[in-house]
Amino acid sequence: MKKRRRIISVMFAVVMLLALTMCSVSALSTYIRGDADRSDNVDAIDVTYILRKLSNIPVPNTFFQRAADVNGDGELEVVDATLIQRYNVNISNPYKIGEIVKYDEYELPVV
Ligand SMILES: [Ca+2]
Ligand SMILES: [Ca+2]
Repeated sequence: MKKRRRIISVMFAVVMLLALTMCSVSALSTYIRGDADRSDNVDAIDVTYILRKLSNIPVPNTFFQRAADVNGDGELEVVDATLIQRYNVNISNPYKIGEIVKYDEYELPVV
């Protein structure tokens, strides 16, 4: 009887550990910095989306502001579009545009 309890408690601990691991893995998502339209690359369309958004022109619902805010200041600005343009012509990339960023999908998105 004691042995059975011990086996059950070990199995329970393993199941809880697995559930915890799976939850923490599924909470993480990724995006490409600068990929405002979520097309998996950074190009002129991302710049267009940002400029449209700044001009209050509707953008498709694939627009992802977190990826568009390439300087990471929490604001969508013309400088974000300019930084992507500079990246696209290989002038400079101080904000690691085009690199994969991991984030917790339970964080509130920047809208
Ligand atoms: Ca894109
Ligand atoms: Ca910004």
